[in-house]
Amino acid sequence: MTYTQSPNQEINQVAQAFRSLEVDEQLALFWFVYKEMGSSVTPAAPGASTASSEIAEGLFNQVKELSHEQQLQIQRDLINKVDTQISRQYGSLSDTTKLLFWYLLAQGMDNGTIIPMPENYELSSTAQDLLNQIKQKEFEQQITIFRDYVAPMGAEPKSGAEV
Ligand code: 45D
Repeated sequence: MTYTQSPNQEINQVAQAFRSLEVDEQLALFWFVYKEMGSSVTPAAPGASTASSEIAEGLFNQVKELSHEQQLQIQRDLINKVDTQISRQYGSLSDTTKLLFWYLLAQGMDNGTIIPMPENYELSSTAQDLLNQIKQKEFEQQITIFRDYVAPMGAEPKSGAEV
């Protein structure tokens, strides 16, 4: 932590603050972030290589098949780094692919394949505060924040055939 270079320090603080929220609050904040960004992300999406898109989609398709309750549990488990099959697969992805996977989940929420946000959900003031901070950043900085945020989630991939 102490080795963080100054240009990114503020960015990492945002990712850190994000992580220090309760898990459900993190999911809710991430959702609102997606809602804010939605239109700016879409043009960036082709920046993902075909390979990483396919990997992200492969994992997403597994989640999509599950019940809403299980879908929510998987997302909580990823954030809590609970060791599950999905968490391990997630852990083996590149940071960009991880971000892409979350983006697919958010899109799934939009089109009804993934458990939606409860209606009238209100962010805590701390989360709202963070959302405002994120909104003020440049797009590039936002991406850095989200990469930093999603990178440590999931579980260590196990070596060999155990994955
Ligand atoms: O009942 O260069 C609660 C790439 C309450 C390409 C809940 C990119 C209880 C390469 C827990 C709230 C695309 C990667 C329920 C760039 C309750 C590239 C549920 C950019 C139901 C630049 C809450 C990618 C839930 C970017 C389920 C910018 C919440 C990606 C789920 C950004 C929230 C992705 C989710 C973002 C949020 C994804 C899934 C912002 C996802 C957000």
